[in-house]
Amino acid sequence: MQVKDFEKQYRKKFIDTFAYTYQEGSKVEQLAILAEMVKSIINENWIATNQRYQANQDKQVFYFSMEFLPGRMLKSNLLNLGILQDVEKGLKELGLDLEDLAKAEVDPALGNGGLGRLASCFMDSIASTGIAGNGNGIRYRYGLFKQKFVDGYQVELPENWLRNGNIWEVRKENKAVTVRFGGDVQLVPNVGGSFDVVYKDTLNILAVPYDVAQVGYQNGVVNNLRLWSAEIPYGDEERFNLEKEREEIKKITEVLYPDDSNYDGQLLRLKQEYFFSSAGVQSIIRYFKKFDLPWSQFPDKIAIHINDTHPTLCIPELMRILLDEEKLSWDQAWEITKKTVSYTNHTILQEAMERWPQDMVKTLLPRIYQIILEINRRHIAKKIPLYGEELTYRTAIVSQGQIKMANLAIIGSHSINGVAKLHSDILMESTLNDFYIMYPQKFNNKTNGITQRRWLQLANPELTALLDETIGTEWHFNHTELKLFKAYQNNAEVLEKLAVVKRHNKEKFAAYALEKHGVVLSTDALFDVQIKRLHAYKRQLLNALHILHRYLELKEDPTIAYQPRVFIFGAKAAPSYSYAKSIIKFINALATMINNDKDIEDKLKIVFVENYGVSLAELIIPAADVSEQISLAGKEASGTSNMKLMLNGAITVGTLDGANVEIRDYVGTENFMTFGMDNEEVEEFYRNGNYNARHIYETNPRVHRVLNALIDGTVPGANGEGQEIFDSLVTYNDEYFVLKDFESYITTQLEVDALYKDQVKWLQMSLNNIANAGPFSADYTILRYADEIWKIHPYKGDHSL
Ligand code: 26V
Repeated sequence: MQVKDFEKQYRKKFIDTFAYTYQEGSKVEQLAILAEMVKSIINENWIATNQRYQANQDKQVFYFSMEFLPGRMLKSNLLNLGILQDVEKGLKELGLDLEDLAKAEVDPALGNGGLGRLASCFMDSIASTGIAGNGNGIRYRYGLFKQKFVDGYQVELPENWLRNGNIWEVRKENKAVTVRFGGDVQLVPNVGGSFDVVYKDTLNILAVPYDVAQVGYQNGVVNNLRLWSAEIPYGDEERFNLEKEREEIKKITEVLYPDDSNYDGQLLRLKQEYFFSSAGVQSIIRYFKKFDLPWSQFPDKIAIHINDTHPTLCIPELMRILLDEEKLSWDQAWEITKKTVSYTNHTILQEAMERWPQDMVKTLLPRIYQIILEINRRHIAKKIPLYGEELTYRTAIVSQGQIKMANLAIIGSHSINGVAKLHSDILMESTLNDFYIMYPQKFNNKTNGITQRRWLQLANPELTALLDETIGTEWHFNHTELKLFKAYQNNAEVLEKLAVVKRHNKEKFAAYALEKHGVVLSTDALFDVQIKRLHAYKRQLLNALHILHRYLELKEDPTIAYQPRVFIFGAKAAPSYSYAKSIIKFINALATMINNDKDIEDKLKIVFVENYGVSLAELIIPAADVSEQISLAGKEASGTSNMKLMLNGAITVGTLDGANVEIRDYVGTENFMTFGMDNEEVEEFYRNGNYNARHIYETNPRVHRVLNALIDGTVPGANGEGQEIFDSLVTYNDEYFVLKDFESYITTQLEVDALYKDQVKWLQMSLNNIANAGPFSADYTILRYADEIWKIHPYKGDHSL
């Protein structure tokens, strides 16, 4: 479209819609009209993509995820359509600023953290690599809570993200399906010698899909993300005149569970899981039936991927439909189901492993319950002769009154993967070893990835421009091409430009910190970043203790030549996770003390941003010098902020955990700051029970001093929290070994200081991190999923947009 046409259309569309001129409109309205115009381009490609899939009967993958964290979509859609610059120009002519309009969009927080963001990076990569793929999830009425700090404490406010509607969604009422809950189920023998399944007194809920286009990167592909909303069935309004029943239905898709650390057996959560699993599977079945193919070909046309165990009920739901509605035999249905479904594990934390009380499943989903029991019975009967009772019973789905979702996911699928090499190894050798013995061929690794389009091209336009002028633009399509940048590590001019880019990004963050938090930051300081959910295993506390240590040192001897640093935190704590909230309060109290201490000046500053999410990540990551990846080895399945920060030139201070290990392998030990115990050492401590935190407290003078400062009133306003943290670390012998890694951590941080003082060396390290980040593109991750798990071939695209 010509810029002139764009302007004309924009003016007209605005008036047609609002009956006043765009200059009189609000930013939200101005954005809405732009989005309408973008959608009309997208929709054409959307239809064409669908027609192609149907005509070719392409195999499609359906990525089931309880969470998606897409971030704002305007700029990413424009970038992927290849019209970002043109639209920016056109808007400028109209006197509008693209950045302003982009910011008027809400950032949908339909997820908790890494798992949800991964799902969205994957959606972008699935479309961009030309894979026929769809997302399937829940349209939560309220997303993850909005975080506020009141006197340093986290306060949670509802996130009404749909207040102004959602410009990108299309409600597809004609694609709605019914999901049944509760009631009684009877198997009635029929004349054919099998049985009919008769339901009585079920609560029927209408699942209405809202589709969101997923635009591929300049390849003409538009895939679908389908989010389901629970509604009262048409014609059933009579039945639902009871306020209570209406409320019950509405509640199903009302809120996202704000907890990614503890599994807390909520009936409502089980309803959510079945709701979107069933709705998704039903719509897949309907799609498949259009082709009129034999059921045996179902796995040749459909792959169902379950993102963690939350959508595991897909397995018995697919069985139910094949058995009860399509009248397949058990063996046929089971073969099809296993061949269709694959599963990714995202955590080894026992408290996050889903287990449902047997009675709850029986009451809520009587038919699904019967099917799970039968899957379990057959599994046990088949495996005992091969593996003996002990091992087999350890793999049971139903045990001690509980239903173990991971066990069901493994038994009912053909592939189980971890999300980084180390994590997959731990799954095979320890957490899921019993299953690995039974099904070694099912296990594989798929190291996570991130989309360079959002995390570099959009978040860091200045670095993008520098890369483009230095190594060309092929890397936009093939991210390993970033390695060409390595050739410039001794080029003084490029290094200088890299420094300027970083400084500009730091200025942008500094402006935000000043406006939002009233903190003045010097861009001469090193920006040290830890952004992730707050959890004891991620050890934000280790970071905080290091800051406190530096503070105490500087108070004692102001002449110490520490590199001035800004410590940036972004983290939400689950509302029920009181220890995590205490850590937030403690860090905020530390910030208040340090930021206002005249003796300290610019040597130390702390910014704990409020309401961390995708949009803030886009601002913080390009400004980072240091990436804190300091979880206890063996606990962080992968991490993905580590990849985003590396891509933007931050140097990792990290343990050998999750994908850190692979990052270090690619970037080289000389460009990665390793510290702390490795997984083997941690395991050894767990085995021999030798960890003695009190001993470290009593014998290490630095630990002693910093821990005393927690309880002697040094940090005003955090006495209670200080004591709680002290107790958790010392009295209760902290299971995440913070004190054990403390010494190694502060030594490494001193090395970081020294390296940063040698700016040329530092910039070379930074450049090497950028140049080696290509392999962590989600495009490659997705191509491996497609090739090795889903057996789907990418469409090469037509570039003819
Ligand atoms: C568990 C639960 C339990 C019930 C309430 C809601 C809820 C939501 C999520 C979870 C599981 C969280 C697992 C998770 O987010 N894992 C993270 O996955 C990332 C992507 O693979 C990975 O990079 C992180 O290391 C891993 O912690």
